[in-house]
Amino acid sequence: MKIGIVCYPTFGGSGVVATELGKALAQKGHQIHFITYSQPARLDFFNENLFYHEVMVPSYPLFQYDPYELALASKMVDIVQFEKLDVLHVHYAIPHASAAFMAKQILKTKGIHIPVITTLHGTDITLVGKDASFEPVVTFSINQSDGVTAVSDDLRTETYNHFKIEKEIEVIPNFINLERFQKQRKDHFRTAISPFGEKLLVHTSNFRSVKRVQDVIKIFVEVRKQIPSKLLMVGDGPERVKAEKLCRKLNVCGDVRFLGKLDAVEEVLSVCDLFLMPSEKESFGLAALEAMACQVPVISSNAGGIPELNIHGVTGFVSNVGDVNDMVKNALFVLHDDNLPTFKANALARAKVFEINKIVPLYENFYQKIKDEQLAML
Ligand code: GMT
Repeated sequence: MKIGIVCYPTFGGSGVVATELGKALAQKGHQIHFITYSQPARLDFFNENLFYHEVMVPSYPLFQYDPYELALASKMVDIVQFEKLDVLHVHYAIPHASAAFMAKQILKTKGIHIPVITTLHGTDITLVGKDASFEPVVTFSINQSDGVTAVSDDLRTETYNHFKIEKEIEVIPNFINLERFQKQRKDHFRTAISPFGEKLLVHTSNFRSVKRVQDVIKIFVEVRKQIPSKLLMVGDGPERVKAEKLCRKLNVCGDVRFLGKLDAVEEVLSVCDLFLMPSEKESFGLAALEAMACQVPVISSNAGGIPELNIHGVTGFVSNVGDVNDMVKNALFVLHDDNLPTFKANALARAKVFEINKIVPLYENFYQKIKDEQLAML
């Protein structure tokens, strides 16, 4: 199949899923055309089946805001027509689903009927999508998509609860490439970070307020009082400065390392004992899945779709959002030497459920189903 993929090209979860999906589909022989405003972060190599089309937005003095959505729709029209695409798959509803609707209408006037599939990833529904500034457009463009997927049962339910959706939403969860995300021997790294065998806790995110990074620090501070430990903070974003200030206030800077945005996050995860994800909202929790694949158990909130991934008492524990005390109690239990090996093994076993080769065929089947349905309607 010839598939157009529209996504945010950044390190964010939706962009990672879209890019990894495109790469896996290309390896299976599909021709994949990424349509984005810059080269997707994980698309940094050559593959004969992978193509990248940049969306350029011409600036003009009249525009206070650059009309990205129009440029994107125009690019989709051009690529669908010229490359003769079979399917357009847009990741994250805003503004990709509405731009795809516009492109589809334009293509229809040219006698081209392109099926549009929208994948809902999380904040496009649970945060920004609900905002009155976007809600009518989000509802309309989801309903106008030919196929809709969500990354967890919880996100599917949230979408039905908060928007008037007439479409069937299929759940296709996030996935993991276990060849890349696996525990590697990085003993030298571990020794450098925790020279006296301290336990290593880790958090990776985009440091937005929904991630509650201050809770991460608070959990760590309490755990450290009971068990010698260190904390690695991977990623960057608006809440980082506040997190650093909190470390200073609580006098733990010496045991907390902010590593910034790292590409090879699996190398860091490989030496860690516990992943912290106290998020206020989290549709699936791809970062936790990456940790679990590297045999790192998870202490998390019970927000959104996290409990569908992190099995309470098995791969880690889930607590109410903001219940730092409970998270500390659970973290201490998991980190106990009698318990840690079992939790590590369980985390890996759970990650294997979401192995890329099991999930990508779900997308392939979905593309075919939507394409067939559309052909039948013509
Ligand atoms: O986690 C983020 O803030 C990034 C965000 C995105 O859209 O790029 O991630 C969302 O999509 C991921 C991939 O489907 C999910 O695993 C994350 O749980 C989800 N984030 C939230 O719902 C906050």
